[in-house]
Amino acid sequence: MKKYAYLFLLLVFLLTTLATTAQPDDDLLAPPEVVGEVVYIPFPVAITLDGDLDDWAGVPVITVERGTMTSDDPANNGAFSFAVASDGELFYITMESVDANIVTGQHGRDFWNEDSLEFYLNLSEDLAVSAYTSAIFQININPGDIGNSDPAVLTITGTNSGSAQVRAYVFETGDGWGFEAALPLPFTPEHGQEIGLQAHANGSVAGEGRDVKLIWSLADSTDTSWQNPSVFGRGIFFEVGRTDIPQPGAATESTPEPEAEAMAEYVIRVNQVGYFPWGIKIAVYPTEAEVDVPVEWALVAVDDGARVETGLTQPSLRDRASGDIVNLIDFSAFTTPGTYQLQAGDAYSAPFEIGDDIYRQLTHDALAYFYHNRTGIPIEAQYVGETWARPAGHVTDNNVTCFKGVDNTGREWPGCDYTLDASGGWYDAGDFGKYVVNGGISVWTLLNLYEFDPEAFGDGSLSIPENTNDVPDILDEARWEMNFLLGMQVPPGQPQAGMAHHKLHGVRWEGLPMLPPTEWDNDNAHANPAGGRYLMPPSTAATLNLAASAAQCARLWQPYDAEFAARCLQAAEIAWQAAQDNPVFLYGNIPGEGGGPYDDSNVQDEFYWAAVELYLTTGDTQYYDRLKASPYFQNGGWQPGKESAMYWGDVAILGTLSLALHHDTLPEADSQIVRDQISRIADGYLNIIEGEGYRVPMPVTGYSWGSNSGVLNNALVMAYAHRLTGDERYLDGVIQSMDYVLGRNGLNFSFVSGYGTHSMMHPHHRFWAGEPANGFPFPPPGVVAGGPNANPSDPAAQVPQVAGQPTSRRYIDHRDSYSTNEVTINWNAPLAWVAAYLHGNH
Ligand code: 9MR
Repeated sequence: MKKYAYLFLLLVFLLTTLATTAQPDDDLLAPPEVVGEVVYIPFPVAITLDGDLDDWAGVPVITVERGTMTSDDPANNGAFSFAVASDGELFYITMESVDANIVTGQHGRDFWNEDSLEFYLNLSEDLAVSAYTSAIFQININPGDIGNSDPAVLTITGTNSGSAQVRAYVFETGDGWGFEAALPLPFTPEHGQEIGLQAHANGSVAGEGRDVKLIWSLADSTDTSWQNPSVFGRGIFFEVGRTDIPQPGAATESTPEPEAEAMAEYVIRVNQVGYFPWGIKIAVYPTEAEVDVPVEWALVAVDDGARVETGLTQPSLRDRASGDIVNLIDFSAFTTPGTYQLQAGDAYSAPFEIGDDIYRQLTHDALAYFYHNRTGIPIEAQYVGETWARPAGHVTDNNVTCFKGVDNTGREWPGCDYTLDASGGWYDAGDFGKYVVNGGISVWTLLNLYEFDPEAFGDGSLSIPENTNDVPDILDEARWEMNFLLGMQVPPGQPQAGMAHHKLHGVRWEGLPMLPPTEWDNDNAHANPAGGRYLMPPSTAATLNLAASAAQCARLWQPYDAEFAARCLQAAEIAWQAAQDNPVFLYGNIPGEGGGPYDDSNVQDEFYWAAVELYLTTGDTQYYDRLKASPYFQNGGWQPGKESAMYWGDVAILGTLSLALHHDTLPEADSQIVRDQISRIADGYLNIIEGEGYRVPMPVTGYSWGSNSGVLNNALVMAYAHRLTGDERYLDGVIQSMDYVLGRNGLNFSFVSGYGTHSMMHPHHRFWAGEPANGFPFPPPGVVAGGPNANPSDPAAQVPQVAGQPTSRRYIDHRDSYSTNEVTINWNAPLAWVAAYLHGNH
């Protein structure tokens, strides 16, 4: 042993001596690369960003011919080269692709799918991290920008590329094309300082999709740099003139843990917030193997350790959605308020309350989400506290014109001759987009909460600027979005007058984190193809969303502001007519970048919903005839196979629920249909709950994007069934839905920020990005994450520890996971609704 240790030390000594005394090549400003592992970045080197590479003399050039897909034709994507340098402030990179036949502009903004060059930088302190954080960048530069004259105007794509401040010139070379780029470094480099570095070339030889992928870093053997920065190589800054050659250090590990691990100490899964004294109380105890023998459990008071109740678990079953073998603990019979834990053998649950007030604060916090996310108004500390205050965002939405140009399907949009005042409204989600289709269901949910219980959120009940104006605060909050929806209507005299623009957003996704900008260059003159924020084309779906919510608005504001109510009614009727005249404007995903698609190919549900709201407001029989003629009237807006009662693209049941509120004004036979259908649908959810190990009204097939909103919306329907029938089983169903969301689930995790022992902290949200030192707070309490997604589509979730799990565990509390951990208005709205319902129900 001793001998080997000695030999090893000798070897280390020899290697170190060799390394530190080797001289860089005389002509070069830095040592040559350690192939596929280390590139030395000489500094300071005076380089001018101008597309001319004369000032790069002496900077080592690295040539790459390897990758996961190589080319048979050396002249066509056979190789690429790159070089890197710094002047001490900027990082410079030049890349060139050998590319006789340049293929570009064939795949919209999916530039990675044709000829393009990519470089990757990990400028964070953690070079071992396996998911993107804000200081890690993927920059794709494409030959469509060849000849660009303004280095700041580029069609760059890639993770965080929007925030990297890259400038570049793209040019042709003798045998292909290349670029010279620069971006600011967030630090002043020192000799030996390391960053993560990667370079890729994408190539299309056959002229269709990508058939070549060349990769510099050897660690990236399967082309995963776009989602996993730990496979980058290293860049090491090398001070020009130095003779010692710094060696790469070992990276420090900080891979985020999947959520399932973090609660290992609390094995028994409970609603981590609590249970009502009077309500059903079920916990889930997962075990390693199926047990035939029931296990004894105890309810333990946290303050004195007293075992206040004991019982036996119910027989185990395998929960398909999580893969867990679960045993149920039913402690409903225990009704004494207090703080408790459950115990079974060595296993404990997280502590929780039994009490009447468990949802009082959540109800308000869930509604505060909307003020927090208002656009066009400063978010003031007096309402939200210093931590979450911020300046007004996108006040320039008051003057915005139509998108003009080619979308990602190649279709050309002409623009328009007007601008609209589309100010106000809430940001949709973690992004800065505002979308009429999603605004519609969200406004409906808040207004419906008001209509369901008009007393619940009176003036002074919410922490918002309008809380002394004699109008119920929930109406004030909804009006903020209603104003935006009204602002999206195409003016008279214009093509498609009366329709609503589908959405309003930029043409590229902004970086994260990012404070919502107060002023934004909307580019109404269409001078900058890579910038701007535009009205996207009108659609039938958006128009009917406007018709429905404006009709609801007219009905509810009548007693408070008759003028506003009249304005809403007029907009609703005009929109209804415009939708009849233009029933098949079905697109939504335009231009295909910079905003969510929200495309909806079936608008019959929107027609039904809008007809209902217009009928309830006007009493006009034309609307009644129309709604009765819809198949959605007969089936309540739900047919077997639908996992969620509603979502932004399927709004039929909203009509049925609104009718239910006014069922006593309908002919008796119709009233009966409405009530029967709601009970039938709710019965379906009760059945699903019985079959699910975690007692959730969501079948194993239902874990799609935003699955938590599916659970909450199904709960909302059960709440209606409870209200209409008085049957307590439906109330149990609502309680159980909330139990799932707040921790009794396959992840042992509360999806609502600030609620529960272990709860969501890192949402995909540009402002709540969790970097307090940089002015980006963690989320306020009461924000619900989208939740498990069977088909996650973001790099943070597309890792085996997440995507390889059973469906209800495909979730990660990571801010880059937009497909599992984004937060949005149409998910917080049912959270608020259900919390309010439960809170008001004792
Ligand atoms: O909620 C939307 C979900 O139903 C879609 O499957 C998904 C992909 O199109 O988009 C979701 O909505 C996002 C929107 O596109 C952009 N803003 C954030 C929304 C929530 O993730």
